[in-house]
Amino acid sequence: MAIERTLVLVKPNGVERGLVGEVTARFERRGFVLKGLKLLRAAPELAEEHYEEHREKAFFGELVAFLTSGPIVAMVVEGVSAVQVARSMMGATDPVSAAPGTIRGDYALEIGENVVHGSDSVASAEREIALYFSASELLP
Ligand SMILES: Nc1nc2c(ncn2[C@@H]2O[C@H](COP(=O)(O)OP(=O)(O)O)[C@@H](O)[C@H]2O)c(=O)[nH]1
Ligand SMILES: [Mg+2]
Repeated sequence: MAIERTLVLVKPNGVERGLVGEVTARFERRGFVLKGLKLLRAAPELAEEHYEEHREKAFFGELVAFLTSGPIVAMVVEGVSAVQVARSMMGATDPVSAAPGTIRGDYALEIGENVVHGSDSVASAEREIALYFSASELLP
């Protein structure tokens, strides 16, 4: 029963399509507590740092261009096994394979526009939360 924090992003297409409330509500209803929440426009440097593990991938340029193409919502959610549970609520990276009932499985079809991001480990979550939030922007 480890209490964890994870970073959730609603990507630009999710904000554009009016899915911020829907995504946020799913995490709240599941029992997670919001510890940070903001609307922002990610600078290219932030997006590149966030996705640095993918720097050598063919889709890296497209990925950074997409994440910076419009406002995003960043949130920190806290609760039991938050990293793993948030990922399972989002579904597979490729929405074509994402189960119905997951966010990607309900709201996306294209891998490059899969509506949400979730940290993939506790270490990634700590790193990513620090990229998007200063300590004073997070509740204790
Ligand atoms: N265009 C494109 N985007 C991809 C591809 N693979 C991954 N992505 C995007 O890059 C993001 C990061 O990839 P990854 O960390 O593997 O997936 P995630 O952790 O499930 O978001 C994904 O959410 C996708 O939006 C791909 O083959 N093509
Ligand atoms: Mg990832």
